[in-house]
Amino acid sequence: MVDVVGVERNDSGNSAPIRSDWKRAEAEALYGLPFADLLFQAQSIHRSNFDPNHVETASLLSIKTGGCPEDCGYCSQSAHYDTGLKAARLMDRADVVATAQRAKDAGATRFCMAAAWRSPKDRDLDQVCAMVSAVKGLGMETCVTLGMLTPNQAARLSEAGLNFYNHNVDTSPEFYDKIITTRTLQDRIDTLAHVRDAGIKVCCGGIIGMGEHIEDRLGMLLLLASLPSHPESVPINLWNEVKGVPVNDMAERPDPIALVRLVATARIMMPKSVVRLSAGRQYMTDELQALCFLAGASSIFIGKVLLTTKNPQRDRDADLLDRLGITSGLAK
Ligand code: SAM
Ligand code: DTB
Ligand code: SF4
Repeated sequence: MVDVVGVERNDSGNSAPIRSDWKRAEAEALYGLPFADLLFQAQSIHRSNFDPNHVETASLLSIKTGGCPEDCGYCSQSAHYDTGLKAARLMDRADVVATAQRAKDAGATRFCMAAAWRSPKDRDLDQVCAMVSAVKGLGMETCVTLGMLTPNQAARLSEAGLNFYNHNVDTSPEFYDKIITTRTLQDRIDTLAHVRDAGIKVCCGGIIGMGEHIEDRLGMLLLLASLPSHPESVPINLWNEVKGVPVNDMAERPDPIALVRLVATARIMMPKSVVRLSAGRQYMTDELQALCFLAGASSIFIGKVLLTTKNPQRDRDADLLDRLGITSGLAK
């Protein structure tokens, strides 16, 4: 059976098949549904694939900060812009592991280590592999984001036991060139293929609020949903304001309802992917976050900083999830 917006249903009613052939008209039709119909469909698909009353808690650490040769127009860490950020070398493994332990004690189940590199040097990768194995040894899921990888580098991370690699497409193919010029979208897609081939799960999403149009946001979802396999995890970042970067001149905070619609559309198009409400929660009300969870977001970053920008305080998150009856690593 196929409903009005082309979402196939199986005999059990709500569990949609995985599709990589979404058409723009279908994505637009979903996004434009009456709000209650969109949320009902998204929540129905969500609860047939996930526990609707659980949210995953991940923690982020910048293991190498600033001085990045890439020119991503949104980023505090690019060496192309004067953002006032203090650069720092690759952290010691012991410090990383101690931070991961504290994150675990504070309720995080996944630990994501990020480095401001275009691509890692092999000797740096040795260090990161050792960090991955050590953090895994604490009983946490591991994720790293290190820029572009060769197939061999991806294989080495896989051998070290890495669970997820984060590498975002960031925006639509049409808007991409307005944001980044030092690497192509195809470069990014190539790295995603190396990660996938190495048997590592893919975390791939993007940013909204950089001055793109709704068509671009849907273009980004269409791009993600047409990858050879859907990313296991899809971070939706709201641009966190950074002084001194070009995106400042174009940025526009999205209408909150538009954000909920986008989360719901992502949930329907990629039914088995975890949609993570990532950067920008500091700007969101409790009610907006609750609607995003209802629309199918089921993962957040916890801790008062992300990499270089702010995130809500732990107590505020714990209180919100408690009031919503949502279980998580933050449960009191
Ligand atoms: N250098 C690596 C890379 O670009 O893949 C890893 C780190 S980078 C900070 C990871 C992602 O964070 C970016 O792809 C982007 O989507 C997101 N990001 C960076 N700065 C942001 C900001 N100010 N607001 C929201 N998201 C941001
Ligand atoms: C992702 O999509 N969001 C996270 C994670 N992947 C690495 C990073 C958000 C960074 C926000 C800007 C900052 O704090 O510097
Ligand atoms: Fe470098 Fe990543 Fe920031 Fe781009 S997003 S400037 S690659 S750290």
